[in-house]
Amino acid sequence: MNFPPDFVWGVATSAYQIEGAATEDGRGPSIWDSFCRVPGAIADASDGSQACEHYQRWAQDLDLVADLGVDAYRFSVSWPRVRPTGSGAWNSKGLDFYERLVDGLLARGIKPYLTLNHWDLPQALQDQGGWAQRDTVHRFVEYAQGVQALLGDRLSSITTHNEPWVIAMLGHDSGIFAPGLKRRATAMQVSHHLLLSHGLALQALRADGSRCELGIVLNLSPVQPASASPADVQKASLEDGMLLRWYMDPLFHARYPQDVLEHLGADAPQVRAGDMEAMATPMDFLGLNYYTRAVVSAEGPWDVKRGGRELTEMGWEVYPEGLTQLLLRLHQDYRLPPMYVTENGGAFKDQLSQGRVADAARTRYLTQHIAAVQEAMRQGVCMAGYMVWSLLDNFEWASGYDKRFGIVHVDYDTQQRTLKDSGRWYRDFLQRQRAARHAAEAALTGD
Ligand code: GBH
Repeated sequence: MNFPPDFVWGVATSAYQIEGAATEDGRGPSIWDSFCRVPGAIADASDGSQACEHYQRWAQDLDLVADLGVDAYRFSVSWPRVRPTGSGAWNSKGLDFYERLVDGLLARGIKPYLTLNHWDLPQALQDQGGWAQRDTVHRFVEYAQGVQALLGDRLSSITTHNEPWVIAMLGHDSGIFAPGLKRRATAMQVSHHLLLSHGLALQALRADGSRCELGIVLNLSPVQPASASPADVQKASLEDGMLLRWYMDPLFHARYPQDVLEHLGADAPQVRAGDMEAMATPMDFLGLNYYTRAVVSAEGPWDVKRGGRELTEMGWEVYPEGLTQLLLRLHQDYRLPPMYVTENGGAFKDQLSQGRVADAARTRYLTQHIAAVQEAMRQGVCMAGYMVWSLLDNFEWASGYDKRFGIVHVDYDTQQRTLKDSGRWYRDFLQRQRAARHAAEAALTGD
């Protein structure tokens, strides 16, 4: 496989899933700390209070990142660690941690890709209404400005939000994620505030002289009908509206999709003058997290076809061609900045035995999806990079620690890290990419 020389290869994590140290050095509580205490919310009744102890073990973890030979590391900042109540005083010890982390990346020659909101809203802001409350938009803009003021000169990239659909729908409609609310109208107002805060943050960061690439990360999938029946086809089109067009249309066309607005009726969000224009503030990149396709039928909720296809431990179908389909469709329907796959990976049955994890299924998954990205590029889609989810096994939200996405195994008793076979494969793959890169450069300069 040949990728352009400036293509960015990376690995990704998020704060709540790996850091632990939930009460250390003045960190405030987040909505995930609270949600984990709700009986039955987390499959194994666990939480992120210790997780991978990355807060203490960050230097060793960055050595692992460096050993992989990636160009970039995508991580998130815990908002309540740097500003414990989301408004008011900043926490210098929390800020120091991210400064150490970013400097540690630069010292190892790795580009820092920072995400501001990977779901861990300060609980104090939730107590005032959270993302359903318009004030939170302004608190987020302040947060973005504060982080950029400290780290902006050393960052390659800033992502405002990770997966606004998940925050809105899983957090406020189905309630399976924090803050665990179940009201459609609230969910849609939340999505509006997330998109608005994204646009306003971009404007504020640029006004402050940003030198980082600025963008957002969406979780998108092709949404396909379970059958050719008109009811299934109609349902698929609506779900595509809810998942993809509800975010892509405002970001790139400054409007919400009409069919979804009509479907929502009274549950549609309240929009003030100027909001739509703010949301469509131009971006430097669009990040996509891709795991599987969605197959929907008129009767049921989302369902995956089990027709002989391999499923991951999450029950998600392995469907790499869906990534090519998705990228081509976005390329066709929108005028896009360069795109990244900011997350891609799978949970598989991993067995650590004699210092080795033979996770051939994960290697196959990654190989097939990287090939799917390449196929989209061959057909003209502009891609800037690809990042594996995840560096480490970690706290997989409502699934707890039982589901492992890492290319590095974590023993939660000893906190020992072991590079899985998939991690070795990724390292070797990146080395071959670099060799090809150097050969091409040598050919260009004629030596
Ligand atoms: C990402 O979310 C997160 O950014 C990351 O933190 C997480 O660890 C990782 O993926 C693995 O889960 O669930 O029935 O609606 C991905 C969330 C996964 C949500 C696929 C939508 C579709 C099937 N998305 N999911 S369903």
